[in-house]
Amino acid sequence: MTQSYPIHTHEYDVVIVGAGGSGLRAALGMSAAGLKTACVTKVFPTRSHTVAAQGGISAAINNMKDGDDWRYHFYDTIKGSDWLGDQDAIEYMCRNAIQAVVELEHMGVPFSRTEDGTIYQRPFGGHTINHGESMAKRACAAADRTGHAILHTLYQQSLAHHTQFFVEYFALDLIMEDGVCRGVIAWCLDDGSIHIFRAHMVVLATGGYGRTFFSCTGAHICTGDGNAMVLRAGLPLQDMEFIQIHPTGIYGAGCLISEGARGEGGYLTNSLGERFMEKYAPKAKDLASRDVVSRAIAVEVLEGRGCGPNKEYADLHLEHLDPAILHERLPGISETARIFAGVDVTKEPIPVVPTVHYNMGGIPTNIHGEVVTKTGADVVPGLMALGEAACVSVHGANRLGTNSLLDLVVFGRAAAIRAAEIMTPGKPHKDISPDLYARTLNEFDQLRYAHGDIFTGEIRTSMQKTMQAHCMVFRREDIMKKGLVELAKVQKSMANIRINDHSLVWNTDLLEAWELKNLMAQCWVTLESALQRQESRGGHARDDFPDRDDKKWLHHTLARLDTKNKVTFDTRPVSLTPMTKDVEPVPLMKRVY
Ligand code: FUM
Repeated sequence: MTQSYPIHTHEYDVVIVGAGGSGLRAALGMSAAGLKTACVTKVFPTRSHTVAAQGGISAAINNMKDGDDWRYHFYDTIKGSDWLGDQDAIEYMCRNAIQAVVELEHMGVPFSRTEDGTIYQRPFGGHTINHGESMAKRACAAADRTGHAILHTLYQQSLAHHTQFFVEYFALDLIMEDGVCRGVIAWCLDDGSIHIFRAHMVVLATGGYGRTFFSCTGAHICTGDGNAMVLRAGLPLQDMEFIQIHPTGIYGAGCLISEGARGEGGYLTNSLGERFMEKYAPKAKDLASRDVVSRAIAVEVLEGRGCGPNKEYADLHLEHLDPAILHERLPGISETARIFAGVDVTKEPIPVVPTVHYNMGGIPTNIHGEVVTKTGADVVPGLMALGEAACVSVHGANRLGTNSLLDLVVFGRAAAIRAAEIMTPGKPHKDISPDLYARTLNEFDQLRYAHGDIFTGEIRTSMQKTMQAHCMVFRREDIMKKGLVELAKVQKSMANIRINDHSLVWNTDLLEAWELKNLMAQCWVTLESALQRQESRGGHARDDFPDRDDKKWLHHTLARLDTKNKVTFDTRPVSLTPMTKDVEPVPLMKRVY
């Protein structure tokens, strides 16, 4: 090591890494339970990516009097997951949704209102009444800034419950000893100091890894840091081949145009002016689930019916809607369209393309947020994971829109309940041997002084283009194998990385290089997992294996990564049995739209 690093040590009952919706919901619950709780976050909490969630949070509260029921929500979520979602976890989420939204309202989330003064709800893709009979109005919305409203409220509540925040601290690695998580090592970006957080429970709430792709709706901070820490700790990630492509990212910029836009009556057309979704999903049309709409746009473009001079996108129309409704219910996307596409939504359509949006896979957990490895009973002591970083698995092969905000708050709360049950506030800590984090510091130091000749940004672009070209909407063995060859070249260039700034204070050069290292680890498991799964299911569409194959592939993928970037696989069974007898299991069937 070129330089020694003085260590600042902290002791907490719980350390939460990440301050998005799930991290904050867990933080306020754990703090309220009397556990000394720290939240370590690389960005200011209200800049976390939850802020970008737009259209709503699902709950069958039936304010729109359409006969909604949490059992319909349960059914739709399983169907949307293409039967890869665990039915026990899905029951837990959907039946607790109602209470979770009421709780948010009581905490102060400024939801939009109906004429009666109750929470306003809009339709969203794949959410139906009575098993597909009609569209449900289930998405509880705060205009089209629902995540923003929830995140701010949860942050205020965490402060009120005395969670201690370490803002702009970047967690580098877990500290593991004999299979037990003992804390995290983090770098304070503001003053360059290195910190050890001892904790009896570490909660990874670090979000998704959308930035492995060139075009994604995720913020630049979505680098899956917790996932990468888990891989480096020798633990597996689950279902990493399942990546959700949102049908309506702005062409060229990738920014999200909420599905809420189609929920309010927006529709898609091709260059012939045809409302093509009628052909692909005669019943649900523009509100079919996201994998279906994304593939439909991709087919229209591939077959030459894309819009624009180069026939590359679809048109999303809102100009027929009342401008007052656009102003009241879709102000955010109207502004985004103006800034990023130069479009006035009251007059012209928005050019949209399928864009990477969400990672269904992640760190395997049980419904209490505890990290598991294989059976579900084999909990990793001292480690929890939540939100997009986790795979509980309620989204299976494809998430329904608005179920992600729900996942954050339901399982954030569940983790807090579990922590209160199994932990004793103020329990003393054992010393942590420096050997447990020596490797991390060594790698940090090596990267800091790396003097190759390729900048991080160049390598990152190559990585993102490789993933975009070889692992997007349609996948095929020969293309993915080429992708692996390309990825190996990108990996090789990592050995030749150049860091110009060797300081420790606000060194974004070094920060982005560590994030790139994290992203690369996730590229390997994603691409290899997609290659090994020889079927099409949910967001994973294989041209060479177009059908779902329940005989061979009705299981979760577990993927581990070794230090030479070799991926090894194992499986976990999918739970096809609900948690209680209050609801029938949803039997396997073909999805019809
Ligand atoms: O389209 C949207 O508003 C996104 C919502 C979601 O991903 O849940």
